Amino acid sequence: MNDSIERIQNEARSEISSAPNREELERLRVHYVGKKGVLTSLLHQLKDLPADKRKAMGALLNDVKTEFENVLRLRQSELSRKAIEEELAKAPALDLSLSGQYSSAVGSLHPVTRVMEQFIQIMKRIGFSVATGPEVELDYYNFEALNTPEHHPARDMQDTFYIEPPILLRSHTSPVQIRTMKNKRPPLQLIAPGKVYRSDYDMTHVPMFHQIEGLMVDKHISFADLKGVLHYLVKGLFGARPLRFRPSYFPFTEPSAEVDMQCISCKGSGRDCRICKSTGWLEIGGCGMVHPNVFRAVGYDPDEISGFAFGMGMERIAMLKYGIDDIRSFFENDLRMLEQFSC
Ligand code: FA5
Repeated sequence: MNDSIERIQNEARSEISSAPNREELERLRVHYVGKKGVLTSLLHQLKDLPADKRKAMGALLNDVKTEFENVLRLRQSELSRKAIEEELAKAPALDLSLSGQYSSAVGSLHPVTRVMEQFIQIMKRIGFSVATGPEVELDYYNFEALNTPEHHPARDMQDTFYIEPPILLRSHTSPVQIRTMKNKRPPLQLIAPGKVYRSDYDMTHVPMFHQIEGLMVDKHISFADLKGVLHYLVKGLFGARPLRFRPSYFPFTEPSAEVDMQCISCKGSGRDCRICKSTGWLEIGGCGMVHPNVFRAVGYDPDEISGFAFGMGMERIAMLKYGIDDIRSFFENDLRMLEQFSC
């Protein structure tokens, strides 16, 4: 039996490794290792052998079967590769430089992201660096340290979402002022972009929106510095335009002001202007000189240093820049609207 196994092995190796195609290979598989194949019939004959030879012969036949299966697999992959190469040789040359039949839609930056990036670039040019803070904030940073203690009526101006007091979703980017000042000494010159949350919903207010905070702290910083920086910023965003600083109130700045920009549509005339509601002015954010109590809360001496801060809503800036009158359209993901800003 040993001799015939060796003969079968030699034959099988040579036939399988030179099988010309997949059909012939399949025939050889059935012939050698199939259910009624040569090896199976040899395995059936094991029962006729004396017990002392049966075990060794069984092991040998199983090894041979494994070898055949390996050789078959190897030839199978050689033939597949050969078939692909032949197919490729037949096909006309592939010109990868030809444009495709179907073009896929190209995405673009959201108009609010675009405005934020532009804002950040402008401010970086005059030495402001970017600081960030958490969106899930503590009451202390969002209100308390910003001179807005519990029960202060100004808290009503920014009704936010409480997770579990004192944890809340920040209602403005001003807490980044506190976090940064607690960690660094003046001079400071930073902007803090990010998402903020309020319990609001109408044509000009949404529950989640974006703000950018500005903060500059050093010796002898004055309101004139604030005006200079905001003029530079507005010039970069909209082109040079007159600004108006209207007295206002924020607990964390004193004095405080709303910044109004001359209307980009009616150029300040106010005549029948839907954009500025015929006032000639458009509000673009809040600002002021940092309140001494805020400096005290972070361990700065208000007699030694001074500073200004401002905060602007990015959706508001984008609405003005692109002539959009319903803030909610930024969040509806309507491609007919968003595609107008792709380039
Ligand atoms: C503030 O949030 C102050 N932290 C700004 C500030 C910073 C003042 C530093 C002084 C010093 P106010 O609540 O006005 O201020 O919000 C600023 C801007 O955010 C508004 O001018 C408006 O453009 C935008 N805004 C406010 N609420 C919403 C809202 N619900 N949806 C969209 N934009 C909003």
